[in-house]
Amino acid sequence: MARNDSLEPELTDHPPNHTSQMIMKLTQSQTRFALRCALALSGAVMFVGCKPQNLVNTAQTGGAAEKVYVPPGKHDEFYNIVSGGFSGNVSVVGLPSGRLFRQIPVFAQFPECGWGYSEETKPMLNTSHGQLPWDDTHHITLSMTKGEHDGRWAFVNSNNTPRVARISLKTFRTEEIIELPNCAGNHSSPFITENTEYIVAGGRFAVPYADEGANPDVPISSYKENFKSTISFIKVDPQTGHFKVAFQIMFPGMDFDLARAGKGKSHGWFFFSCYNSEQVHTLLEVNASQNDKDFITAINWKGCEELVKAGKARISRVKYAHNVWDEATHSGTSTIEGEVPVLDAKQIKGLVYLMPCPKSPHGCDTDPTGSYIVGSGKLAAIIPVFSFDKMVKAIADKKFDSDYDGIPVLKYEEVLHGEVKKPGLGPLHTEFDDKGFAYTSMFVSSEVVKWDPKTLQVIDRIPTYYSVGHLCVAGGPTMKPHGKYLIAYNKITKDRYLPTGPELTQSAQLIDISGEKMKMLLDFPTVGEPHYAEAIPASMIEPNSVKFFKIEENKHPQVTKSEKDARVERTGNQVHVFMTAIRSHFAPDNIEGVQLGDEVYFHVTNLEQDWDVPHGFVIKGSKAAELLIMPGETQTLKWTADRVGVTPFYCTDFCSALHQEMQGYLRVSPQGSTTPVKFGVGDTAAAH
Ligand code: K7E
Ligand code: CUA
Repeated sequence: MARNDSLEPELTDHPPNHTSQMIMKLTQSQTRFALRCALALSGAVMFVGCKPQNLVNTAQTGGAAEKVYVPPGKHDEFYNIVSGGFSGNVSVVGLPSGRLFRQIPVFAQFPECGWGYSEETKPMLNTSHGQLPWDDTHHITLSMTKGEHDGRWAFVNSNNTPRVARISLKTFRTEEIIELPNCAGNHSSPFITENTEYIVAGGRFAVPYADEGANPDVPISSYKENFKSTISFIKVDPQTGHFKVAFQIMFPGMDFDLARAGKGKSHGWFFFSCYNSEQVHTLLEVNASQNDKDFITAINWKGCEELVKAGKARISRVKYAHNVWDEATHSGTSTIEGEVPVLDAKQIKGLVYLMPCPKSPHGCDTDPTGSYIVGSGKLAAIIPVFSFDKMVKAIADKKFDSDYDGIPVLKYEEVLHGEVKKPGLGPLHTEFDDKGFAYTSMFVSSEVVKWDPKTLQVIDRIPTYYSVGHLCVAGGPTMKPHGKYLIAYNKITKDRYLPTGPELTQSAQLIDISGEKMKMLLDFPTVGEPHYAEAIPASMIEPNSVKFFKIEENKHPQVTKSEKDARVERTGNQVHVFMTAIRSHFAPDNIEGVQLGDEVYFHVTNLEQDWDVPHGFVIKGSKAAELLIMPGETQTLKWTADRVGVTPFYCTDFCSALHQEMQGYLRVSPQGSTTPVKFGVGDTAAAH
């Protein structure tokens, strides 16, 4: 391919396929750039940030700094909602600046705001295994209406203990988490249908069902007979967003990987890649790479929905947690659900088909028109692109190859639109832009490849540093991509940043895709290992962002709506402190009458009715993180009096000039002491 931009480093047709080669290349281009830099300096042109770690970027793009520069006080153009990978949470980044705004706690306890530590948030981390402090998240999906972003919710999976969460894009808080029964390894998740009818999630691990009446205590070697894989369809209430596991489909043992819903003409279908069609249970690295082709599973979910409505599903009795956050009470509740309808893929004739896909596919992406389904076999040398129209015809004409454990397998040539030849090495994931182009990440050859889904011709390629996983084009998975930027989420950082010991920052790279050729703009660090992310125009989110909670609407059972109602109540060995916080004091701020061993519950209401004035609360010896209470909200910290004496507490958020004065004392007396319960603020402290 012709390379005409004199500022670009030379690229061979075969990009480097391991890091040492890449580093060699970097060094060459750095050297060349250093020469140019010297020339440029003498010619009165100067690059911004002419520092060693920026050499490559600047060398490739020129003018990149201007494109990502958001002047102080100005806002970014896009929100980037990024999976936090093994951090278990989600981060919010601005584009094009790459600035990190917030981490939204979801599946992991998060001390910064007390998530999973306060009494109100603990139930959100409940599961059928009890309260879990951590999980691993991979994929983000944003809510859609008519196939386009609607800016309401973000959804994210927990991989280890199968759950899906819904995050409000008004409060940037997790509002709901549902556990998925009959499932293990919720990696293939969450994927969304055109109108957010369903969030769909597939299991990575086949396991023996452990629902009522089943015996899951079977030899691992009985995988083929006893292990099953499951895909779950979670219904999303169109008004509230509330979840219900509407039904599941049980498959023979295989490992589901990524998926996408059909769009437009293919609306009503779902496409899942899967590997381990060999059905092995050990050393998958070797044993699950034997078959030349695994599958893309095509599911007619509208048909399945009808069958479930008609009562054709088996009711599986199994326990799973369903946790809902209520912003009226500022509290979460956890309910254990008891059943779920299950369809058997082998029995739902005419609704499930398999399309052969080369070599252990990972990514599975549908283009904005819903015409093409792109499989990405991580060990394949081509990218197969399937045609929805051809699939429909092949089904009608019964062009079957064979069947796989009772599920019909369509003939590869009959469903194939074509193959992208020599795209690079290790194709993983494909995104689409607003001009009809596709972009595929190449993990092994560390590059992004731009190609045309119609002609299957490669149009451009750009190296990434290093080993790129997912890509994100703003709006890429929708029917109307926003385009403009592509972000590459890389697995390996190596020499790109100042080192921080053995653990280096995770990294993303922002690429300008507005022109014919891709241009590298920026490296920016990310939290955890980002897998997938979505980006959405700020204009769709910013106007709806909640500024504070109205105190008169606070329905928390322990709310204290005015300072005069602040009080301390004892019930047995429990002491409840109904406390208010306002700049710059707590009420009460002097408490006596607590005894050794008492469980003290601080129910702290932030009385502020103003944007950006949270108060914190913490007390010495607290075994939970501190609270961070938003204006108008009530949160509760549980603390046990473990020694006699006077214990201080204070506000942890710098809320005013007198923030440092926002403090108080709690006196703990021996058990059985006659010290009366006494509380107050200023001189109002009075016996109670
Ligand atoms: Cu490819 Cu978990 Cu989507 Cu990572 S997965 S990259
Ligand atoms: Cu309230 Cu500092």
